Amino acid sequence: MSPNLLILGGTTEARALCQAVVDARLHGVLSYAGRTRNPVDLGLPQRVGGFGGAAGLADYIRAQGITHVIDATHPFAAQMSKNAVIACAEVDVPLMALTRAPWTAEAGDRWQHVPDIDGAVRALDQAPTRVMLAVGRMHLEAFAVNPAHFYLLRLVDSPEGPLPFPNHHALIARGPFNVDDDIALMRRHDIRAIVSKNAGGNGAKSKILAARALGLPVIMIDRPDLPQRAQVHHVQGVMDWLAH
Ligand code: 3Y8
Ligand code: NAP
Repeated sequence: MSPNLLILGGTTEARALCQAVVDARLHGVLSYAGRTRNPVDLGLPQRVGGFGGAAGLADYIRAQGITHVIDATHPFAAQMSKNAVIACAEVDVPLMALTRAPWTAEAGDRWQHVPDIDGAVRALDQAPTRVMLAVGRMHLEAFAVNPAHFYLLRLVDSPEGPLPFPNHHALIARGPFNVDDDIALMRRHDIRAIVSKNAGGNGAKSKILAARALGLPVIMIDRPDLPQRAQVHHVQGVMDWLAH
């Protein structure tokens, strides 16, 4: 039976995988959570929205006759990854994760590791400063407890309502981003500190390289724990796995 893939997407790696799947004339569907208004069309049939927990995902896999699941979600999409492990075990369908290694600090980096978003909020419990908050829209509320800072926000979509910060500038931009632009951006707004998830990969790395170039401190949010599962760091690893 020819493969019928389910790709859990939303990352640069998922984009590259979709290209390889289309080139190989394989059948599959790309799945988005629906976090952004206009997710990029990557040339595969796509579906948008939650499945309804691990049980809903298992039902979807059965109903669609999915033969392989590739979890190419972001390393912070821990719930989706946990559901994929549970659902694939229940339906006995093979699962492969396409992930990217975490960034590690290099010479010149001034990182303060925090375990999660709340840890980043606590790290900002300091005298008013100017912070680039590049953690997306979903966790902004948590940072509102420190209203005295100036926040430079980078969001994929323009916010529906008012943002919970009296002193901010919101940039609407979809990555991947580049270092020179991020250096200029940080200079333009006199940024003194950056808050970042340890996303890994290249699409979000420019702000880390810009912080290094400018000697700015980074509050680095470490990744959540993910379940044990087979994983590769490159698209070719997925294609080889599918070939067998
Ligand atoms: C909806 C799909 C591609 C994939 C691009 C990558 C790179 C650019 C960098 C910064 C950090 C952040 C955020 C980010 C990046 C890539 C990749 C990545 C970070 C899209 C996308 C979806 C999302 C969801 C979005 C979250 C938010 C996180 C913004 C599409 C563009 C901060 C993560 O405004 C919102 O509601 C944004 C929500 C989840 C994190 C959050 O918690 O708020 N990603 N990002 C996916 C879905 O619906 O299933 O719209 O086309 C994908 C990408 N975002 O096509 O090349 O691979 O990581 N995305 C982080 O890493 O810190 C921006 O500004 O420097
Ligand atoms: P999450 O917290 O792990 O997932 C929460 C719920 O959202 C899941 O249980 C599932 O709902 C639904 N969901 C998540 N990803 C989905 C997908 N690809 N297709 C269908 N449903 C999905 O996930 P998240 O952190 O909100 O991330 C959501 C999406 O944004 C993912 O595709 C991820 O790759 C992308 N993204 C996230 C980040 C980030 O920083 N979190 C960064 C870049 C891209 P049900 O339980 O109802 O199935």
